[in-house]
Amino acid sequence: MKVKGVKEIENTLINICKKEIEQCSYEELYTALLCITEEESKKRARSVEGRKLYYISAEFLIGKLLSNNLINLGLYDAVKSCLNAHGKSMAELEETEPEPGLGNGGLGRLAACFLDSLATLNLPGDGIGLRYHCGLFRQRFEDQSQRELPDFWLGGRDWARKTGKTYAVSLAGRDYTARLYQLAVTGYEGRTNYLNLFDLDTVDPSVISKGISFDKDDISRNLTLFLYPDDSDEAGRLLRIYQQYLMVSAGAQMILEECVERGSNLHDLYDYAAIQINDTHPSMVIPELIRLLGKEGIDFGEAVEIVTKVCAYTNHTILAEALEKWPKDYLNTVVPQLVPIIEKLDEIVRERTEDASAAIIDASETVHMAHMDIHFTHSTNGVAALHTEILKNSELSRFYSLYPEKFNNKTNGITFRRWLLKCNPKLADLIEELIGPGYKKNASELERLKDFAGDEEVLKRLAQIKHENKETLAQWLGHTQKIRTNPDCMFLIQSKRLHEYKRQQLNLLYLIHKYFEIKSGHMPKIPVTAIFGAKAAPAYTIAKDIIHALLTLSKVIEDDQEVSQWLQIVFVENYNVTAAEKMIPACDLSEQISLASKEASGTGNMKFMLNGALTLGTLDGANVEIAEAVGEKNIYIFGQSSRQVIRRYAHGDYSAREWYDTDANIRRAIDFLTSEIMTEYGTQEKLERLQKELTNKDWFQTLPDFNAYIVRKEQAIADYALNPMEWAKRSLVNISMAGYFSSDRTIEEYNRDIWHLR
Ligand code: 26Q
Repeated sequence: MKVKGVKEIENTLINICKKEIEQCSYEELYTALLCITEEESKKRARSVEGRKLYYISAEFLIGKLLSNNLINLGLYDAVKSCLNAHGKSMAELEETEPEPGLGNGGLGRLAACFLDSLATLNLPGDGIGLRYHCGLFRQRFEDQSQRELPDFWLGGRDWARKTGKTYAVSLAGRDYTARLYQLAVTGYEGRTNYLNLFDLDTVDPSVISKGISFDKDDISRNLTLFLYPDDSDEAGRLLRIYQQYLMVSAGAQMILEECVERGSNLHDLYDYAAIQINDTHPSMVIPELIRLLGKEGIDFGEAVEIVTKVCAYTNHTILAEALEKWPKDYLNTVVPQLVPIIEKLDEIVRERTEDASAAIIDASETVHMAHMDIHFTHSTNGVAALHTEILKNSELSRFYSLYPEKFNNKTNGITFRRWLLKCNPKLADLIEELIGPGYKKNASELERLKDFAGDEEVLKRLAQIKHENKETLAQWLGHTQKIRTNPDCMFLIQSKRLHEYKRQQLNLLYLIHKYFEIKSGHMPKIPVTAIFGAKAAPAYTIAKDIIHALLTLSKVIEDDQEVSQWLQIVFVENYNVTAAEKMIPACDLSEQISLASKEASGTGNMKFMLNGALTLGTLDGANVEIAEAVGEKNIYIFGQSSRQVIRRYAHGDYSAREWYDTDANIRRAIDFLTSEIMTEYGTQEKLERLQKELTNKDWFQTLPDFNAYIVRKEQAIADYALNPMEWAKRSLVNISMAGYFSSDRTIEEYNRDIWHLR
């Protein structure tokens, strides 16, 4: 395919904007480039032969699209040169684009990486989701606490095109009209697929009152207003079912319509469609498809068979509280048309097994969405080797003995286009210079970098690039958050959603420990900057208390001359994909410290590794596979094993209080939370609540891992400070072994084992 050159881009921009480039505002240039990109991506749309994949997900955390699309279409360099020639900067242009925050974290970002890989591999695969008017809330820090504000990302011109296609959806007995919006997904030197997002024309942001609160009962005006409204009250939970059903009903109608247009008689749906259910949020697609097939005259038994063959389910969690289950009453209110179908499915299950714990509807009339998925799809997969083993052997063992053939593992991956080419162009250039461009589409070629592990010149350049990326991050932090940092310090980063199982509180206790050590004259071998990025769910009190404690400690240290020369805590406000793209390339040590067995996979861990950070982590999720790939000399592993943790939970004999009483280090750190200086800078009530939680419950066993964490972290800091060349070498090994974690590999495996697309 012919790619546009600089001159052609220049002419097109002038044509669209009707003035010289120098005279254009960044908004005008952005809009013009969006048009050019859309034109180019349209040319790469392809008709579908055979089966097509529909990836249904309540979240697609796609991030900003302009640069990424330009890279994928081969236009980035020409556009950049053209802008530079006229005194305009790509970086400033990027800032005018709002980020579509259509996801919470890992699960949504994974869906976005998968769309990129599908298009890059020239596989026919579309996304189906919702067009939320406000993405995940915008986080603001006030008085060292998180405040939530609505994020109106749809402000100016966005990437999703309104279509004339609509579908009728019945919610609580009333008819609504779902409208389809389509967003082009470009592949790297590949085809264009689409992300199909549904919305109601009647949604109205004026129902938002204070912050992110709004009238939850006015469905026609609020349905797609927010991503996952707070589910801490009943109206919020009901709204979630409304959202899910709008998505799956419109999605299922669209799928059937497309397949019929392509020649399906619906009995042969399997030859036309594969549907991947991303966690339980879209699970109602199963009874909805059965209902729609029934309306087309297909009997119940055959419809169940067709749907089971077409659909597959991915599980992303082992936390029992995150497995969705709904009171049957809720479903009766919102989707009464599905309840008789779900009841019939439950009867089929009861004929298949006597084990009542595998039923769909339990004795208290609660509907277990994951159970329905496992019984009525042909594949259930976990997202990392350890996670899948835990599903098979403990969490879902009763299902595994019923259907051993359905269970399989698909270790997550990340797209190297966004998480290397786009976010770390200097590193990408160095790699290309050393091993050629093949690795961009064939990630396993990265292993050839190992040939340079003894090349001091290469290692120096690698270290130099890391330093430059740290300078860039420092500038960005200065300019966007008014925070001063020093790129000569060691950058340790923990960025991910705030959750007790991810254990930001373990990092907090370490930092308090370090504060005491410095006070008593034990300085680290090099000044350390601990960087955090994390949003807490609005109703998750303890998570918000952890943010408060970190922000408070950050101030205490900042005002303490003695300590601040050696230690700084930076909490990046409003962590999102855009912030991640700045932070990840600048990281020296990646903190992946979840309680073993609790993090299904993690994908941030892979992004940091690919960008040359070393990992400090527990043997949890995909960390296990990272450790196997790089070898123990190139990673810092600590803490209890998943086996020990699972045993401890089973025995129920963990007592945080005992650890507090018997370990002076732990006591000193925990006591400090409510010390005079902390309560002077922070809020006593919040700090006390966190302290009580840690000493009385500590559900995610922070205290047993505390001392091991300190030891490994000290080791990492000393290694980094004392032998920078050796560190660079280990960084190179990490990069070279990151190929396995490309989402291209993950998608090839899904296709080989589950979808069978051509
Ligand atoms: C459930 C009920 C009510 C309201 C919200 C939810 C809800 C929303 C989002 C439950 C879960 C999520 C998101 C989960 C998620 O992001 N899981 C992560 O998925 C990644 C991709 O597989 C893994 O790498 C992470 O380990 C996993 O935590």
